[in-house]
Amino acid sequence: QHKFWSTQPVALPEQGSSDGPIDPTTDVTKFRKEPYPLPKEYEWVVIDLSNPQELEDVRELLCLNYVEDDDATLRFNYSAEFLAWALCPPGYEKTWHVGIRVASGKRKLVAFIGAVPMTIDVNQRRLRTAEVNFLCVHKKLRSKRLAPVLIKEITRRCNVLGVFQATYTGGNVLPGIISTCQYFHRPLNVPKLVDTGFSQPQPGMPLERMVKMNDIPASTPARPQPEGFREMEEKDVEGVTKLLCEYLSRFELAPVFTEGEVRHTFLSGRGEGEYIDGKAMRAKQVVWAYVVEDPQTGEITDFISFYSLPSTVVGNEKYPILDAAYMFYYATDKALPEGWRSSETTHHPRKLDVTTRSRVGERLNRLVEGILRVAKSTQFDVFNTLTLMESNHFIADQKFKPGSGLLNYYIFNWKLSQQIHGGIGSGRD
Ligand code: YNC
Ligand code: MG
Repeated sequence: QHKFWSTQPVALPEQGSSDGPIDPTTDVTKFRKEPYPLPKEYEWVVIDLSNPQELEDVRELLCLNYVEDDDATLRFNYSAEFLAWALCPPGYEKTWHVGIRVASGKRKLVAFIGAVPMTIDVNQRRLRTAEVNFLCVHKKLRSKRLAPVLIKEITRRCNVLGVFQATYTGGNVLPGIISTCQYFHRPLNVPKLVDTGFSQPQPGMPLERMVKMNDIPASTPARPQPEGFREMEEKDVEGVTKLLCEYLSRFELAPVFTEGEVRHTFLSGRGEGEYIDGKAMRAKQVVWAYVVEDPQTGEITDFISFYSLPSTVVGNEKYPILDAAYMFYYATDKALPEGWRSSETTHHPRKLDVTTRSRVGERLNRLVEGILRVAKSTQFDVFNTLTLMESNHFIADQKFKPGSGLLNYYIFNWKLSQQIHGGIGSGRD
């Protein structure tokens, strides 16, 4: 019943087969050189995101037409700073910022799809991929089969540059899911979450009690903030890159970061605007990153980060915006059992022994408490996380509640011999 997707190189993981491309073509001269045809009233454009007006055109298209929750009360409201940060990492390809405009008049932007280069390790294979995101068609042009044209065109633009695999995530179910994660939510501003219908109060429970239950614990001797917990700085880039790459290598699917990518991903998008109060700061800043520096050795032993992605609360005049923080990458070196790197059998966190697991759990809980304090003090309303990496260690302890949203993970043109468990991709939605 998938008229388009049934023609594409996507497949479910299949036990017993080996990992590899579905379509093995790598001769770039074999791919179509001209863009796919569009209905005559539209035209392809490359969006120049360094041009403030073009960036604003994309921001506005997404703000009014991008992903909504099931009952259409919340819609992602990406800032211009976020889009520039997410779509222009080191080595990005301008031609992968693809728009469709009306060919006449004001040349309105009516559709977009974007991709950025990303190296991933999946089941011990290293792949140069395109991470595809921000696929959007204006509400008035839905169900006209424009999405398949956008997808074929971005595929063509990747293929002609020698990129044959891609990763993407989405809430809807399409052929070729390799992993599915569930959203969990940690309330920070309970009265607002209740008022906007995001949180349902338990019958008979007074609001003050709910507020109290969701307090963020202060650092105490029983649950101390890790000594040396502080905001990440430029001098930490090398240490964070090393720590993060090592930590991520325990998962079946993970991106590989260069120092340049770490610098861009965690230190840019901080916004140079005046830091008047939490609110003004949040308007500009996209990403928050913290490290733990060992007071004795000066080494970076832990890392944790989140990004800011507000949603429009459709039709709510009192609270037009929900300020959500999303857990991003984290890492710790506290948990590694002796010799785990050389042993295939300990590669997966679920195979770690009980003591090691609880050591990881302790450390991650202290780190997450630290970052929740940061998010609370910068006035976020809710902190979201997914069931990936090692979030099973802290979701319950840190009072995250299950949400209704699921996020599916896909790899284009790559057959896997097994499902991915707790694998990760940045997703950024
Ligand atoms: C989707 N999200 O199944 P079949 S996530 C992929 N991802 O095809 P039409 C999607 N395909 O089933 P509409 C999709 N949603 O007949 C729908 N489809 O085979 C498929 N929403 O096209 C769908 N953004 O144009 C069907 O549908 C065909 O007008 C129908 O447009 C869809 O960014 C859409 O949720 C999503 O803006 C653009 O509904 C529109 O409805 C919309 O008639 C709100 O399309 C925003 C929204 C999606 C967010 C995301 C990741 C996208 C990944 C795309 C796949 C990339 C593949 C790899 C390419 C590079 C390869 C290399 C190398
Ligand atoms: Mg359409």
